Amino acid sequence: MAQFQEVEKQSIMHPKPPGLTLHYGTAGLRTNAKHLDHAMFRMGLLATLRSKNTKATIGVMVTASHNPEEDNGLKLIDPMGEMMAPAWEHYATQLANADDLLTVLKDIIEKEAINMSQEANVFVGKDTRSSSARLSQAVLDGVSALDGHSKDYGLVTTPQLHYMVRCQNTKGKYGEATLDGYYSKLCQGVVCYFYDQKLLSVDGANGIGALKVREMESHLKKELQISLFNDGSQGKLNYQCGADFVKVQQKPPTGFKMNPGERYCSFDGDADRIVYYYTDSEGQFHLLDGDKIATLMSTFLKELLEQAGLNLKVAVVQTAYANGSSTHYLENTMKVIVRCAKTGVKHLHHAAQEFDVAVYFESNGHGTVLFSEAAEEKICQLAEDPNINDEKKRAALLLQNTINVINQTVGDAISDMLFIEAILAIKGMSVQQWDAVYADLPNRQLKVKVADRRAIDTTDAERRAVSPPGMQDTVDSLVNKYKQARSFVRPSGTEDIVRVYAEADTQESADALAHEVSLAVY
Ligand code: 16G
Ligand code: ZN
Repeated sequence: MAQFQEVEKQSIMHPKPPGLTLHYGTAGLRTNAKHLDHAMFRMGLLATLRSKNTKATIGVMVTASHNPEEDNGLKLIDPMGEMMAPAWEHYATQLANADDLLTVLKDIIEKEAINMSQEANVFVGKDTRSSSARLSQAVLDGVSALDGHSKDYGLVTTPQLHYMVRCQNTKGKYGEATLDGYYSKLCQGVVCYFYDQKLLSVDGANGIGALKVREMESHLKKELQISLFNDGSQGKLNYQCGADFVKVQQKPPTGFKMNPGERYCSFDGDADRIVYYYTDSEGQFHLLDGDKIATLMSTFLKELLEQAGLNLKVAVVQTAYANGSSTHYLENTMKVIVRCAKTGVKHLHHAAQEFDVAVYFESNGHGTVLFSEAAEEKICQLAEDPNINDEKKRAALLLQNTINVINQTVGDAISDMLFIEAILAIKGMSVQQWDAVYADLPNRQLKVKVADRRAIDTTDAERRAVSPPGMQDTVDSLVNKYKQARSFVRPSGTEDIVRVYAEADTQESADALAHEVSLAVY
């Protein structure tokens, strides 16, 4: 077939380096940008097949998120704007590593019974890395080699591309598939609440998020004052800054002076994660991570649903890393349903889809809110009902605005930031008051290098180890020595290490427990 001849011809221009093996994992493909050209071309082919297979537009985002500037990577986006179905991740790995490209390609076509005459559409976006332009061109080459249509959105955040894909496939029901459509949808619902909001400082991680916050400013009509730092004009992407740095180091971006009491937030390199922080009058640093964000959002939504008299259940989906205090507060004080999912956004997203209204967040700041279709309908109906009292009306309108500001496809730093700012404004709440809702339990994370991390197998959303035999019993007996203690061990999905997490009533105990558990890992 002519199509395959074209693939063969083009693939010579995108040769696979010998001996290189890539893995399409929880965060897509990711490695040093030097080694990625062939993989990008091939993922262009795969996205085209996926588009023919689903008869819908597929997205390809070129980014390596919070990794250093030298790295790059890619994530594929399915029709509703969610991450690509796990069954296809396997094809992505196979295709990226194939020595005989055509055989693997034809194999996928046969297995999935893909009609090659079906039209294909692929949306492509990229972050600000110096390698992203060339690599996204390789993706576009792959799409055209299989006769697919592509639309190049150029520089966008990861969640913006997820949004575009969903808009396109829902024929405008979700919004307009343009950047203007994105900013209008997000801002229209919340801008009216920002009348007396104090300055918010945003660390753009020297990446795409900084560019996009600037682009959005005109839509905010100066109602929310944003001071942008690490905007890419001087510093290096993700270097000593950004959400991952702040969360892991538990300190502000290097070289940045904070004013006590003011509130700050950091995005990661592709703006799908956010964390907040401030320093108190003693200069002590306070981090408000994904757990605190999930608590703020779910509390706000639960209160509104009650005021609106809507019988919709609110759930929070966390991972094993969620601080025990947050889980305790949500279950016992807020009385919301709490679920624990395996690490990785797709697992949280999937678990959240089972509820009317579900807030999901990883502690690292990746998260969003999902509303079921039925929940959205009930909220919209109520908002338009002329026979309800003022309190109900207000609550219904606030809920409707929340649906607009939230990017339901994936965690989105810009959307989360606007929603958090709106909640603080509506509740007249300071960042300190938000922080004081519950106190985090002291905790410690350690990395342990082992011979074979895959020897550790976990269950119960990674909270318990089933192998090697006896290890969990040892962890349990260590945990029993401490107060309010919890600990678990899991193999990392992104590095060749095992991660140990421990929390307890004091920092000394958490540190000691983490250390003892790491010695028990073999
Ligand atoms: C990936 C995941 C992130 C998770 C991290 C855990 C996505 C888009 N990213 O970066 O959510 O927290 O892996 O890494 O799902 P680990 O397995 O090395 O602990
Ligand atoms: Zn990211």
